[in-house]
Amino acid sequence: MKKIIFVLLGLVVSLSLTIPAFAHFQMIYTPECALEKGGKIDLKLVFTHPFEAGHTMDMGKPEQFFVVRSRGENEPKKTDLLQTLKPITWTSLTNSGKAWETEYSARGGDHIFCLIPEPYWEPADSFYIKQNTKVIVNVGGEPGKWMEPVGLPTEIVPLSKPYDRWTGNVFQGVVMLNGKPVPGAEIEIEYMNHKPLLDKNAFAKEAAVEAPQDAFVLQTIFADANGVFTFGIPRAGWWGFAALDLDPDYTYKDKKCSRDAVIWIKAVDMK
Ligand SMILES: [Cu+2]
Repeated sequence: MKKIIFVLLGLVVSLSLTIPAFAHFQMIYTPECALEKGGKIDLKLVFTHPFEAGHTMDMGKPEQFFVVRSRGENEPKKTDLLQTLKPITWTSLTNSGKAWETEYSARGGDHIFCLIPEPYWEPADSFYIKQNTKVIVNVGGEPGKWMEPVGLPTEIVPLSKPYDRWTGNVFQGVVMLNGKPVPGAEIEIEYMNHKPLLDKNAFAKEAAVEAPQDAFVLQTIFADANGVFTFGIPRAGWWGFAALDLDPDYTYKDKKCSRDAVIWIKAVDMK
């Protein structure tokens, strides 16, 4: 009996080691998405596994990093932030990886931060991954054009205001490729389960929740025939949504490149 248990345990261990490195998540992290007042905010660009604070991949120099600011009905204004990025090393629970940071002076209205990263070569999968990522920060409650596409090649466009979600609300978005909805898109969802420590450029060791089984680390949903997805938010904090491989024939340097779209939202408890 004991022997059988050991064999089974060995099998479990070896299986968990051979699981492909899925659930890579591009983060644009800032502590708050709904600020009362304007001021300097920190932004960290990290390519990692947020639920487990797991393996952090080395990011190359991003192709683009910019913000689109809008206020009321005013025409949105785009500002390039690429030259403001400084390299950092981000430490996860298992390793360290190359990442980027900047500081930005946020003012009233919506700020849509957008990252187009350099494609990342994933040796475990033998393809490139390119996760175009958005996060929306509002100052003062004055809405802008958070609901409008920015025009990224792959993009999740929110149908719910991304910075006014209570815990228990749903979040809805449309998955887009080149401005057109992607019917049936597959979306992976992760909770930011370890607090990012801004001064240490690291994840906190303590986890907020424990996954009862591996399936819960990374949740999966699909968009409907109109490219629309819906997710009920079970807990306060940051949630990442990654729509995967939206352009299956896309290649980079003659290799397959998974073109993904990521958005982060933060929910708040009613209390
Ligand atoms: Cu991964």
